[in-house]
Amino acid sequence: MSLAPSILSPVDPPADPYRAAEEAAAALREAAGTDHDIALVLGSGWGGAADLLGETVWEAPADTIPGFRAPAVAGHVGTLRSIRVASTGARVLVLGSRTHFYEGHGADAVVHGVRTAAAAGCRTLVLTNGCGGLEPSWAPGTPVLIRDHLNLTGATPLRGARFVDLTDVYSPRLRQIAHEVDPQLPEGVYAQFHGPAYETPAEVRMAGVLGAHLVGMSTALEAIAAREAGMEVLGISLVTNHAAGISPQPLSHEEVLQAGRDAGPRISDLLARIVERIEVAR
Ligand code: 8IG
Repeated sequence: MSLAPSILSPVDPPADPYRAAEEAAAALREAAGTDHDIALVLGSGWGGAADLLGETVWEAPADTIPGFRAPAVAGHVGTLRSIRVASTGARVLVLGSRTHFYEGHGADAVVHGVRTAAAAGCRTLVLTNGCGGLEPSWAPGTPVLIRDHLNLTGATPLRGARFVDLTDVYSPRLRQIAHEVDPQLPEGVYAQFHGPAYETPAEVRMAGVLGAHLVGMSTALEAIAAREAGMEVLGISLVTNHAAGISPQPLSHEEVLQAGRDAGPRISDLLARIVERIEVAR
């Protein structure tokens, strides 16, 4: 019997997203020949960072592992990589593409990579993104450590009575390590909007009133799923543009990509130096 689509269930969630993640982790283990310690999600502008981390020991298109989708956004890298960090021996699973909430596949699809990483042994998750900045002094190309978030999507990856504590979503310990690498690194609160439209100036002012310094279309849902799975989370944004209304210029995706390209080498180096300092229990 097939069920008619229902307006009460606009997306068809998989029967058990945790089981789907276990299956993906098994496929990943088989393909990569190893489990992992640290998962690294590369957002807009962060694509080059993986190359500095260490030796790539395995690489494949993301959609060769169950539940992963080919990337929907131009400018995003769509591969999964396994890298060994020379200094610590940590095995880093690099998720080179994301499924964004605005693609309409639901929150489970958005966090599948994070849940798979958790099922593949990762106890640490590093989330990166490109975003708009509310702080006028943050020029495009400024990296900002995420201190906390506002989930403004109206959605959650959690189902049922899962009362996950989100007091320290973004690990104070990992933020401390980031600050040891760059004491000047600013911190901010990231607001995840649904997208895919950028915000109106009024929405950016709203986010500011609510305490946000950064606006974007990712990260918060993934961080929630990671905390549910008990992972320690580090979040770093690249401000690729002033949020709408902060500067007189309108936003363009091409400008966003260019800011990412320009900042690439600098933020790749920053990220590599942070990940190299994350000790993993082996
Ligand atoms: I890159 O200004 C990037 N992603 N919501 N707003 C939102 N997402 C973004 C922005 C932005 N820049």
